[in-house]
Amino acid sequence: MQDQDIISVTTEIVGDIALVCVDNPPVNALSVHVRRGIQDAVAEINAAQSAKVIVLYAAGRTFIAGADITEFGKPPMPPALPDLLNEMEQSKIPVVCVLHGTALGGGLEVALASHARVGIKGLRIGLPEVLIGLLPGAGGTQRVPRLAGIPVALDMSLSGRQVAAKEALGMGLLDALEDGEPRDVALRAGQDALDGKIKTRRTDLIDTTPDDAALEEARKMVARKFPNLVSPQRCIEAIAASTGPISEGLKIERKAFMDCLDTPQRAGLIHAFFGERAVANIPEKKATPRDINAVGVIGGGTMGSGIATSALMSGLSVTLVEVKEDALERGIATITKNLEGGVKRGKLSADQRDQMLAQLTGATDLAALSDVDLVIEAVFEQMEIKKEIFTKLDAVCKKGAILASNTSYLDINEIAAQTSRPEDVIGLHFFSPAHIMKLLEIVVGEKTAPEVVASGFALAKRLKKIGVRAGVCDGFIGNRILGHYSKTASYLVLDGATPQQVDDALEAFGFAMGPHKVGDLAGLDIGWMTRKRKAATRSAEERYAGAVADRICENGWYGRKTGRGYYVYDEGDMHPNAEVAKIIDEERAEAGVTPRSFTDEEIVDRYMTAMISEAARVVEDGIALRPVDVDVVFLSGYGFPRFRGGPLHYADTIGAKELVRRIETYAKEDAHYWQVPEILRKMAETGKSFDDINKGG
Ligand code: 3H9
Repeated sequence: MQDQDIISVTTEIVGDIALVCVDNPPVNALSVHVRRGIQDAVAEINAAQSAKVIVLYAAGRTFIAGADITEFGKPPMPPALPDLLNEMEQSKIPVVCVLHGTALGGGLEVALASHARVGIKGLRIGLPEVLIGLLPGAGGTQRVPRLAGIPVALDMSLSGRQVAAKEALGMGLLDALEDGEPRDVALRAGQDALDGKIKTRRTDLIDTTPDDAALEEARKMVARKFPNLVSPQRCIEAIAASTGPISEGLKIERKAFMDCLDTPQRAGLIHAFFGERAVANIPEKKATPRDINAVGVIGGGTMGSGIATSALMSGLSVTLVEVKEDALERGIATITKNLEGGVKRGKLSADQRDQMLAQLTGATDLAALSDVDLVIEAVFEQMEIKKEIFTKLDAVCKKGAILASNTSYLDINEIAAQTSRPEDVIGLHFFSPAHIMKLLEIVVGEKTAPEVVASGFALAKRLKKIGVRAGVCDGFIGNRILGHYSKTASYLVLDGATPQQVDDALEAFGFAMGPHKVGDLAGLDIGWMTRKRKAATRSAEERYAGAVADRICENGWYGRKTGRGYYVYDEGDMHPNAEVAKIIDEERAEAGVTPRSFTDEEIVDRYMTAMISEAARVVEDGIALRPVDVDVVFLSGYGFPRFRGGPLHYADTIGAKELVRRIETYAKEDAHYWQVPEILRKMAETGKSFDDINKGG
């Protein structure tokens, strides 16, 4: 059957009311058959005069959640949504929309072009198009200002936030709020419209109140917050046009929408949207997760406290274990502070915070974990300490308890071998601050049982995080790739760029912070420790990347926490550390390097090529299931610019051939560091892309 032949819209006549129901699971997206179905239904009811009011509602868990995103980038299939909505707005028989669940994007636009809107309790509405590189393209930028004013249109369409039903009612975007099943509410709404209790009117006949000040403020905000993004600017341009005739405004909106549809940003953001869902597709997805209610966290440092906070915020009970009373008290104080932060940010009520704290118990003995369903060990990164802890856990934990380590690079198999139940052992790698960061790397050991892996994914969902499956290797997906490409930033500095130039170039590319600023923020001592740990195993052929950073650390400059690192931090002011420039000069002289200049483009190309190379090897080695898993790790854990879709989506925009050419060119300077991954060489030969591999190719 062709897409357009699917029947997903049905009409039921009840007295003078025509109930038109959209049924296109899972989220009633406006696929071509839905658009045709609505168009035909409205036209037929008008032609036959079979009712005095049309009520449009949806079956299933939600009203229409937007345009069908999978259709973007494919040849258009009529009717286009804007045309359909213009026709519907002109319907002689008034159309009332009944909304439940999440009425988003094109879904909300359907409602705006109707003649009245009734929400069902629990409804959330929104214009999230900007989050996928677009703008409301079916009248949203014209009809929201007419119904609710320019400031509301700017707020909703530039933030993409979901607005609760009560707020929407106050804004004037809903005419009534009801309780009940969609079909029942639809029948009542139809009767209310017939009885005049719900007023129907055409949105296109309302004038927008001009508000130049709000538009100007929004332009400034966008320039400051989203300098790299196209769609927010275009969105403001369309909203600004809403004070003129609607036919003109709709044309401006359509042009802006089509332009955005063509951008790589749109493709990158939609790749990110589907990628975040695709990573849940794991070989163990059919296994039944174990019940997790009580969690034990070992270690009350920043990481352990963050993990405990995250668990408490998801309604789990937590036992925090530290070796000594004072460390335990500090851990509990950090958790309390984290939850307090949630109250300050309006995420939690004071009552919720108190309930969560009531679920927290502290202990200084691992025996306290005898009855928990899951233990997450988050102590110092030393294999010997971890082994000792897992031996003890094996002795005290109940049968079936999941034993997890939050290690960021150590061998999970070696840790698991310490126990009599390696099938229960898994890596759960959180990112700091663990109660805020979205990523959870779920590291699967050789013997980890499928239901333990499935439990890791169920936990990620419960914690509102994105779980990504990773295999065992030094650093798993993210830190292994980071360990490789971060050397490029150091080589660029040794060879002639300044740390600030490298940071500026990468920030212009879209990273929130350049690598030297990130180093200063995270603490330069962390990398220093890692370099010392790896010194013994470093290959003699490897060009040492840590010379400058080591000397910075030797001065006691660990970055922000000591007021000095690559930059000097002085009461809110930040400027490059002049002493570091001297160190760089000395290290260049020591290594016999004659500094040369790099353009910003060269900096980005080298840095990204190094990242892509190691990412390709991570896929080749089976550490990541698919290229998209690497993308999601970088988007949700490493500040990679979302509009670029992740390192391997970005790699596809360059192409394997060009990447191989670049690596071979750079290899003339350093053949040890710059090696072409086999997978990339094959892709260059066959013309295959990472996206082909995502699709199973
Ligand atoms: C737009 O409307 C443009 C217009 O202004 C102009 C047009 C001319 N299309 O997230 P979930 C799939 S732009 C196709 O896991 P939840 C999703 O991939 C659009 N598929 O559920 C998943 O598939 P699978 C503006 C979609 O309950 C399944 O549905 N709208 C779409 O956690 C379930 O999704 C948006 O941007 C779609 N639009 O959350 C809304 N949406 O099961 C985007 C979802 O195979 N959607 N799918 O993995 C969302 O924000 C969430 O999906 C929603 C439900 C809140 C609705």
